[in-house]
Amino acid sequence: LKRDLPRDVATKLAHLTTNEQDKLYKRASKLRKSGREKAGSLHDIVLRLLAEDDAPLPTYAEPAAIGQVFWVGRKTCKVSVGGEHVEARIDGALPSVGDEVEVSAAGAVGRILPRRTKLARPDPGNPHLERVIVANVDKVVVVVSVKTPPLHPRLIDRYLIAIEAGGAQPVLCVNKLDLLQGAERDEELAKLEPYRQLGVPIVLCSAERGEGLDELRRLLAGSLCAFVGHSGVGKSSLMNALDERLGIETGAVSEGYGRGTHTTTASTLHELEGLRVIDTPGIRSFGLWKMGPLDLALYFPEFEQARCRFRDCTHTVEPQCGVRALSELGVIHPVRYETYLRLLEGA
Ligand SMILES: Nc1nc2c(ncn2[C@@H]2O[C@H](COP(=O)(O)OP(=O)(O)O)[C@@H](O)[C@H]2O)c(=O)[nH]1
Ligand SMILES: [Mg+2]
Ligand SMILES: [Zn+2]
Repeated sequence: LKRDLPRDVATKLAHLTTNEQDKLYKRASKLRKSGREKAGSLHDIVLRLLAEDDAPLPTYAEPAAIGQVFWVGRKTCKVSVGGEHVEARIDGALPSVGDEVEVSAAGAVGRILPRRTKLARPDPGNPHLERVIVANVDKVVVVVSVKTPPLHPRLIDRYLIAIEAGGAQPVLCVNKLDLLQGAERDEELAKLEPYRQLGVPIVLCSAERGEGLDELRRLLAGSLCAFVGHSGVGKSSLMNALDERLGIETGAVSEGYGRGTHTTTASTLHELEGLRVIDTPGIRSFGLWKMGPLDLALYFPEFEQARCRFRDCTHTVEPQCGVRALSELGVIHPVRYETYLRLLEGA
């Protein structure tokens, strides 16, 4: 009946179990048949019912407990309920690591509590579906390495946009600095200039040598954060270095980065001393929602200083475009302008 929910409806229904959603649709369908609700589609009636706030509340035989999801598998997830770890069945909405959820006495995930923040991307298989990678994180640490694999500024840009859209704060962590010296090192680190200009906190690290860890600890203290980035950049190694007791499995560089070396296969929340971090599997390509020029430009705060002749300037071909002029002058970093153009094309 409603496997293909429009996105706005899906979002509104996310906190209901499948069963409750079914009930809601049955009611809407009855209303429509009775002729009392004429306007709009079934989805519209469902939205109205929800808005009337007489939507069915979760009904459990016994009161549900609330806990935080720290691991998500295919059919079950693991939830920390008052410090105790329980495995709960997923038969309704799909929770993400970091989510606060109700666990029924029967051991199923019920309602997902409203998310304070999220890091989400379109489902690679179905771009209309949102895949929430982590929920309720204060900070997202984008981990990149300077070698094996080399720095990919474009991936950083995509992450920064998704992080901002989801309401968390970004931290850029550059790992494996032990692999570069001298001019080569300077050249690689110069790629970070656009992010320095943006004011994103940047930590230079070597998980191997223990460099930068104190700074990372200081930046992340007291928060829930997630480590994201390509496979092989050293996310798991950094977390192990932050807390020796963790012993998370790490991949071998010799096997070639990013190809079949996905040591971390599911996101997991780890409790470290003084902070909580979520290790995520490497994501090869991080897609973004398609955005129009005006929406996309909002994620480039450095464009605000530019004055364009046209108010709805797309900063592409228009005459007297301030953004283009400033990027030619280097006031707006040309790399960032180029990123904007690429993202606009949906590249
Ligand atoms: N040289 C060097 N190698 C590192 C460093 N951090 C991690 N590695 C290596 O990079 C590989 C991938 O690390 P891993 O932590 O599994 O990366 P992840 O996929 O991002 O979790 C492993 O072989 C690590 O030993 C570092 O700071 N320097
Ligand atoms: Mg890993
Ligand atoms: Zn312009």
